Amino acid sequence: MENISFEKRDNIAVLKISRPKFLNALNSNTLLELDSIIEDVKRDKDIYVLVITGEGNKAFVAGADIKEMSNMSVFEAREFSILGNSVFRKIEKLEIPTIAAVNGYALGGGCELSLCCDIRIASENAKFGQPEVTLGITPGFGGTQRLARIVGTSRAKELIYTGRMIDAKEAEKIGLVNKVVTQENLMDEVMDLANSISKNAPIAVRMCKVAINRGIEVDIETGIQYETELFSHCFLTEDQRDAMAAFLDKRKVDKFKN
Ligand code: CO8
Repeated sequence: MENISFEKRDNIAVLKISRPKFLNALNSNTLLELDSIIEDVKRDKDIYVLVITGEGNKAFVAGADIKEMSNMSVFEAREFSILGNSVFRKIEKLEIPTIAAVNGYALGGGCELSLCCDIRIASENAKFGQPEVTLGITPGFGGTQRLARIVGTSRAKELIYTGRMIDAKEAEKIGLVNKVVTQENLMDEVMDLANSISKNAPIAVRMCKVAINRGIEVDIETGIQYETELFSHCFLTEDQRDAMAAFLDKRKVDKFKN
């Protein structure tokens, strides 16, 4: 991989977008690499949590690559948007939890990449924004859809119409990030969070994510039915039997299975 580094630590994978000379901007090649890694993550049953971050201490991802986009035809722009949206939707649909460790600028496609993760933890120097209208375009990797779902339509509209950048504190205030930490503590905090998730029954955690993600796309009756199906599915697992037996024996489960 030229523009992405990827490593596994126990059951946690860390994916780093790495084009620091361009503030980790996403070009087509990087999106194709991202797609291939996400396909591997989907197949790897030993990964319980995926962390996504950017190289360096300045940018998470400063957007889609403006140089590459500057001369695109309508057809090429459409293909580029389809590619980005397909990869980002794959990330959103991963059954394992995903955490964006936002270590600096998360603009345009960078903000959109963080939006398809389940949880966003930001360093104090992080900045979020959808500046597309200042470049004569709309967000093209899901920003108009996911930002509104996460922070509400009126806040999303204000941010998208103005292209205004907000700092980590304001992002936390509007519910765009879960927590703000110092830059030097960012990866430790994120890994602690990932560890605390990966200690729980992995199949149950995945079922929770599927229930929440499917549930918010449908009416409450259908969502509750999904929950019932996924809840009862857990009773097929060794983890459910072991964990409940351990509770009744007043001991802790040694290690959950998968
Ligand atoms: N694309 C390409 N190169 C970039 C990008 C980018 N998005 N962002 C930064 N760079 C490059 C700069 O050109 C510069 O390169 P060079 O040294 O060769 O001139 C290098 O990174 C360092 O950047 P700066 O010198 O500008 O650093 P500053 O600290 O002065 O500024 C900023 C940092 C504020 C982040 C500034 O770089 C900036 O404004 N970048 C662009 C941010 C932006 O507008 N992002 C949104 C892009 S549009 C988008 O993401 C749409 C997504 C959907 C696409 C759908 C497809 C159709």
